This record gives sequence, structure tokens and C-alpha cells, in this order.
Amino acid sequence: MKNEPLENTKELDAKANDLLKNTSSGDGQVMTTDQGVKINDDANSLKAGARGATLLEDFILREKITHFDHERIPERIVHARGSAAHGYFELYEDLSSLTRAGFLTDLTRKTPVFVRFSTVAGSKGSADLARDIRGFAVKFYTEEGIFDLVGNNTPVFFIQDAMKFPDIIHAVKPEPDREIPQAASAHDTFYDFISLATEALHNHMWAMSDRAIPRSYRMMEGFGIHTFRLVNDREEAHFVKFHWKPKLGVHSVTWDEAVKINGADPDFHRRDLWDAIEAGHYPEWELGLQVIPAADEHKFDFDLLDATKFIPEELVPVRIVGRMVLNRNPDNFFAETEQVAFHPGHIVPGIDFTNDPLLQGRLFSYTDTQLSRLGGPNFHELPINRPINPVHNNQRDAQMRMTIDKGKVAYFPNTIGGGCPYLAKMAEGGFTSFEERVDAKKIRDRSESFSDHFSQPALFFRSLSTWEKNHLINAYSFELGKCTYESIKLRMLWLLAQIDGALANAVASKLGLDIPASIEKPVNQNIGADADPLRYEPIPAKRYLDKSEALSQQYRSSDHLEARKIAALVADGFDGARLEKMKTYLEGRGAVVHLIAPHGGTVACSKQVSHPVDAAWMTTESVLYDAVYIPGGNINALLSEGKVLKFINEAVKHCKALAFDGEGAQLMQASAARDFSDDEAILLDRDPEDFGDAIASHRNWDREPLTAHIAV
Ligand code: HDE
Repeated sequence: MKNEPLENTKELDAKANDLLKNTSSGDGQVMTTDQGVKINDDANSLKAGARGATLLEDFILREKITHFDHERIPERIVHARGSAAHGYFELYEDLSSLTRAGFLTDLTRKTPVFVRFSTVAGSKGSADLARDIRGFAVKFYTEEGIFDLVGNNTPVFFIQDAMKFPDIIHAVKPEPDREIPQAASAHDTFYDFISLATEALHNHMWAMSDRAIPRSYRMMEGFGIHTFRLVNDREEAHFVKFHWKPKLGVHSVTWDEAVKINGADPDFHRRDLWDAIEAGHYPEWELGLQVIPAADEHKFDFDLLDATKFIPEELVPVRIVGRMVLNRNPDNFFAETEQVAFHPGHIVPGIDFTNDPLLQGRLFSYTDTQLSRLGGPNFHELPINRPINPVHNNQRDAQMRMTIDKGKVAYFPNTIGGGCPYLAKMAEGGFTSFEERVDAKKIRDRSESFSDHFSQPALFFRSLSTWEKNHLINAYSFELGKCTYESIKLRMLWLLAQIDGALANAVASKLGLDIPASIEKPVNQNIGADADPLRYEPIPAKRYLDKSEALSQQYRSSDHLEARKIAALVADGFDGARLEKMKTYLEGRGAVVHLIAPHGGTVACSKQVSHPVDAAWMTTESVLYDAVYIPGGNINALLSEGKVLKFINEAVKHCKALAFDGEGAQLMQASAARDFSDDEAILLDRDPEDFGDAIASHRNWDREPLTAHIAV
């Protein structure tokens, strides 16, 4: 299906077929104006003489320039930078005891999906490796209408109530006086806010962890975050949390790499997703559910309605129920990835909301923002947004209406239209909201059960491996080190001390500050004047679970190599036989081997065979690869090239797998790799299989503490 126009693809799912109605290609076609008039000069405007003024009459020029002038639409206020792909979802088991949603009960279905990954804070043109939460939004085109699971790559969010969303976003976005910094949270306004809104500390800790600098979109978990409801035919409801578990494991890059990747290839994640799909290595996730019986709503040490909490997998295991495969790149970025409109309020019968106050606020925001972003209320008609099942109602008119609704009737009830479109009965799949009993005072308040702000960040930190903890400490130290207000740093240190003493001490020493014994109480700010502030103060951390393995990337690995990138450093006279052996093996496991040589074009091996060069040294960087291979042969040109040593030293420092064969040993000796002859991922004259396994383990993080001296 790769590289082919949509119409040439062999198997079209229902959504691909639907998109075809609007897909167009100029191949073999004559150029026309938007009005269909054939054009025979697209380079010269109509003038009064060859050197004269341009005439207003030139409808071809006017049309072309006018359209160009209006090509831009507002970027998303958050999640502006993103990439997307098509695919499908299929179910492993019939879940009809829990839900009546067709895509979760019918084992014969392949439900088309469109998935968009994103960063949150940066602009549309910002770099992919920003330290940030990633969006993970899935649109299911089900036979009963659209279901959007608009999640993130962390299981919790920063705030508990939608009321605070504009504040946290204003705080993290570039500061409004200078519009600095772009796509970065390391600045005063963000930490001013975080240190006052202590509920944010938990998600913030995830944002300081390696999860915020993923190796690839394909190697991230996804989470629906909020507790939703599944409702079955008998109107019985269960609470549910949604999870996406990646087939390739959960992996990240180091901060040093992230900073360099942003310069070397700001589209690193976008390219990785695109290339993997084009190469036929389709990214895959399993859908997992944590199901909680309604009767257990209050049995946890936290509130299920509080989006700053996850349910540890030790308390409620994740039940794997299906898988999602992304197998087709979009044809047009703007028409699909940019115009797609997700909404947590797009649900289908069998799924329902809960009273999570963050979710409730989201239900308003998405359509509202899309009205201005996409220019009016008809954006549901855009090809990427329309469902695969028919749409009939009495909504009419407005800008850019595509549908031509026939007849006189645009109201209900009616007799003139035969009572159509008629109402569906529940048995026919009509949506009915879950009948939750509500008996309450109208009040601007927050439940005391939302007051535990420290226990889960503490559990998260305890659950990390040593290398993950070190990365997190460095991230805090970097970010707070970029703040200019000492009062903000001190407040953050005091708060970190409430979470974990060792974490706070380590960050304090890197900042060169002492943890204050006390600070002004970090009372939540947005409560009504009459409320008692003490009711909203965070309570001390509890320890209801020692550790949760699921929180650490250490336990989220896999043995897959699909679309992993390996740099083979070569120059004329290299050992072609060894390269072929290694390449064949690695490519057999789905990896991509690039020949990196002194120049573009071709490079000749010792047998005088020409091999096409994938990248010249000057056009690429070590940080763009997962591993480095030196096949040996004549390596003199490599030994005298500073870029090659930098390439290898960086790979050593970033704990990657390196394999040296034959004469490559000299390069090992000449580089930082010489100090790591016992390292399990730095291999000399070993089987390709060992190298493959080392690459699949992603990194040898045990090496990291020994690499401080390597200057790169
Ligand atoms: Fe969003 N969010 N959000 N958000 N969100 C948007 O909608 C909003 C929240 C998420 O790829 C916007 O169409 C509010 C949580 C993703 O197109 C906007 C609140 C989670 C995407 C909006 C939240 C998300 C968005 C901007 C607090 C994870 C990108 C453009 C109440 C569960 C979707 C748009 C895409 C996008 C509002 C909180 C995920 C402004 C008010 C929690 C993945 O409507």
C-alpha cells in the first residue's frame, strides 16, 4: 500500500473508500483555474505591454494570489505540532458483558482509525524533541458513528478542573512580553504556576521523566486519562480507563540527544512515523482496559474522578482487548492531519462520560476551538472528519455547507417529510445517556478527595530505575536552573521535598541552593472567597503501594527492531562482505541500515563493488541513529576524520549499541569505545544476532555513569 495513491491501494477500508470521493490527482491532467478554464501560461501575468503594469482584469493571477493569501488557518491553541496516520482497530474478545459499543463487541470488524500524535506547547513549526507531554488522539470511524479517544502519553493530567486550563497553558507557552521560549517549559511563568498549583506536580513529574522525550511515536504508551464509563445492553455501567501499549516497547532518547536532534532533524518523530509506514513496518499498539465495577467507585485511596491520578496496574490489572495498526500515511497533510477535529465528546452508544471536572470542561472546549480554527460549524463534513455511516438531521446552512439537503423539511416533528429523519429507538442503537442519579447542591467547590497531591508523584519516583531517576533529577535541575526567580526555585525545592527527600536533595545540590524549611503555604488559588482555604491544602503523601513496575520504562521493552536505524560508517575499501552479512541480518529483523560515507553517490568496497551512499558524513549526525556499525576493511579515511570519532563517541555516550568488525578494532581503540570492552552493547567481532539483540534492548543504561568524561 506504500507510496501508492489511495485509489491504487489493494484493500480499501470503509474510511479509505470514503476519502476517495474527495481525493484528486493532477497526474496526466490539464491545468485549469478553479472554475475549470484551461490555463496555458502559469508564469506570466497579463500586462499592458511586456514591460507594462499588470492588469486588474487578469482573473488567473487574481485567483492564484487570492487563494495563496488565504492558505493559512489558525494553528491549534495547544497540540499545534503533530503528525498522523491511518490504520485500523480489531478486537480480541467480545466485550458485550461490559458495553454495547459495536467496535468493542463485534469480532468480525476492522474499524478504521486516524491517529494524531502531537506535542502540547510548541507552535506548528516547532521541533519534535521538545521536552513535553505527547498527545495521542485516536478517531475510530465505527459503524455507529465516531468515537474519539483523545489521550496523552502520560496516564495523568496537570490539573483537576477545566477552569484552570487557560492558566496552565498561558504559563507554559512563551512569555507574552517577548514570546520566549518556544516549545519549552523551562521558564519562570511555568514554574511560578506549577509551584502554586500543587495538583500539577504529578503530571509534571512525568514531564520531567524520559517519557517526555520519546525515541519515537511508535514507542510511546497512550492513555485516555479520565475515567470513562462502559455501558452494556442491560444499562449496567462499569468505570473504565483506556490504555495503548506499544508493540515496540517504551523508549526514550537522552536530553543531550534531544537537544541535538532538534537541530539535526526537527522533524525526527514525523519522519520516523512516515518512514516506518512507507517501509511496511506498521506501528502497532494493543488496547488495554482497566475495568472497575460501579460498586468499587470509592474503594481507592484516591478519587476516580481526579485526572491527576492513575490506577496502579497492581490494583486493577490492564486487560488487553484488541490491537491498533497504523498502515497508511495521509495523502495530504493539511486536508487530513491539520483539518482533523478530535473531541472527547464524540462517543458512541456503549460508552459514556463520568463527572471528572476536567473531562466535563473538555466537552465544551473542542468544538468551540474548532469553530474558529476551521472557520464555522460545518467542519464535521470535511472528508477526514465525517463518519462512515450516514448523517441525517435538521442542522442546516452556515459557511461552507457541502451537503445539499433536499426537501422542505428542516424541523422535527413533521408530517410533510413523513416524520423523517425519524428517531432511533434504543434497540435500534439510539444513544441514551447513562442514568446517573444526581442529588446535589449547585456549588463552586472541589471535593476533599482531590487533595492528595504528593502520594502518586512519590510512587512514580520510587518506581523508576536508577537511570530513570538520574534523568529525572537532571531534568528538574535543567528546568529550574533556567528559572531566574530564586523564590520560585525554593518553592519548587520545598515541594519536591514533600514528594521525595533524595530527589529534592539531588536537585538542590545541582542548583546550589538549600531546601527551605518552610514556605508560604501553597494554597490553591482559584477557590471562592468564602471557602476555607485549609480544606484545599494538599495532604501529606501516603504510601499505599511501594512500587509499580508498569511506571518504569525499564520493564517496557521488546525484542523488535522494526525501523530502527543503524549507521554503517564506511569509506572506499571497506569490508563489503561483512557489511552485507550484517545488513542482511538486521534488515531481516526490520531494521534500516544506512551507509554513511565521506561523500554522496557511491562508495567502493574492498572487492571494488559500488554501494550507494545513504548519507555523506557532513549531512547527518550520530543522534539520528539507534546504533553504529563499523564493518572494517580499509578504515584509514575513518581514522583521520573528526566527524567519525564524534559520531562514535556520541553513540557511546548515549549508551547505544556499537559493533566493530575486523580492522574496525582500530577505530574502537581510537574512540571513547576503547574504555568499554566489557560493555554488553559494545561488540567486537561478534555475531550479527548479538548486535541485533543489543539494539533491540534500546540502550545499555548501565554504561551511562561511566561516560561523564566523554566530551561530545
Ligand atoms: Fe486537550 N485540547 N484540553 N487535553 N487535547 C485540544 O482542541 C482542552 C486535555 C488533547 O491532535 C484543543 O482541536 C481543555 C487532556 C489532545 O487535534 C482544545 C482541557 C488531554 C489534543 C483542548 C484539555 C488532552 C488536544 C486544541 C482541560 C488528554 C490534540 C485543538 C479541561 C486526555 C488533538 C483542538 C489533535 C487538543 C482543550 C485537557 C488531549 C483547545 C480545555 C486532559 C491529544 O480544545
